[in-house]
Amino acid sequence: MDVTALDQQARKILRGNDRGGYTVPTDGLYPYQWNWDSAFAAWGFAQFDVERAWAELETLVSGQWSNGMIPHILFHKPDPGYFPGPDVWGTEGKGPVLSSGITQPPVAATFALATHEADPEAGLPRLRALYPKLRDWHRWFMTWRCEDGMIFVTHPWEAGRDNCPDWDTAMAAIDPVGVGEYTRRDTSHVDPAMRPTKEDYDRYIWLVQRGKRLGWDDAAMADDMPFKVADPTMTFILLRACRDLGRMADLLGEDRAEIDGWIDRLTEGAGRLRNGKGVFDAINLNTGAHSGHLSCASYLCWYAGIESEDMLACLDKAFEDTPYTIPSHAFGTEEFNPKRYWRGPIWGILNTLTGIGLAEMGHEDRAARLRRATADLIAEHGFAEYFDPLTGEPAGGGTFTWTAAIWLAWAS
Ligand code: 9WN
Repeated sequence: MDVTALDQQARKILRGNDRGGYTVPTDGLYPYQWNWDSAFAAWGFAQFDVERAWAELETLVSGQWSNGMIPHILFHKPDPGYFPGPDVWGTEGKGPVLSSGITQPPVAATFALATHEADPEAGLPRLRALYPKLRDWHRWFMTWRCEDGMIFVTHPWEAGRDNCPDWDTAMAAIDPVGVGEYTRRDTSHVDPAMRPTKEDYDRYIWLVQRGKRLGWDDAAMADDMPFKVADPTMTFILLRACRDLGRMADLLGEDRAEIDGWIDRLTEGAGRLRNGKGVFDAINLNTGAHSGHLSCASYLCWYAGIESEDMLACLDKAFEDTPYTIPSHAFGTEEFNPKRYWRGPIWGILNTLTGIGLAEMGHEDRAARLRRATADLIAEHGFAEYFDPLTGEPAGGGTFTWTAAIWLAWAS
């Protein structure tokens, strides 16, 4: 493996996807600033250009709504290559930048702290300016997306795991009546067999149309939610991000009592996501049923500081089940599909968060194994959006920002 050449390639991808203060996930397929992609980009930039890393995070929080929410997409410049664009979301006037009406996993606080660590002295004022915005965003989660300590999503895109089987029952309960005709753009960029189905998209767009009709008003939306699923991605990531926000508060001399309260609530909530088999999964809050699915999000427990012998056993089995690890949905299940997006393929960013958690909780061997496996995948198959766990083949978009970022910050 030629690490230097790969490092250079990764830096080139980040620079190439830079649109001036923000990075797109990949040219063509995703032409805007996505929330968690952008936070990973900042972490990648922090390895060689700290100033650019701060700019990424600052542009991200510049899209914050007055209710504290930081949207999942910021539409800085119109681009016909992506659907649904700003007109479909209809959020005009809700925030300072045209945006979507939902959020995404809050990894930003964690990567802001990492960016600060890259240059603590110069970074302190930048961290100080970001802190209240990140705190308000976390407060918004705790106010509008928290039930019994679990963070729920109101749209599959909110979790960042668009078509994973965890949503199947909640999606099936939606009748996308009146959704109308629309033209997808994603399937003109990549093979439709790697993307969500039309049935999925009808429901994605139907949910967006509903939000638009309700003016994206939190209280109005909270009444009778057609899609309300407690999610391990969001719950574990927010719990971790609150721990890091607390560290930030300590550094800045801010009071952290409110944050500690959130950490307690989320720790309790995370425990509720454990199903009868000891696996952390999603719960459809409209029915109370666990999904019963082992997914890449199940393994984020360590990242959130939660130990689990059952999950260690699942991980050991995952290492044996497929040549490449960790599939986004468990191998050997009915739903497993090695190419279709979040129903099987490996996502380097999830491996990264899991690896960080494992190492922190004392499972260094497993963390190193996962890191090596991820590095090999990238070295052999490129900086793809995701990878086939059976063959390692690259899938989805190429020259992907977050794959380059995790290479620089973690895998290499
Ligand atoms: C919808 C940008 C985003 C990621 C998500 C991933 C995918 C979008 C899409 O791409 O979602 O938000 O159109 O498929 O699922 O995690 O942030 O890379």
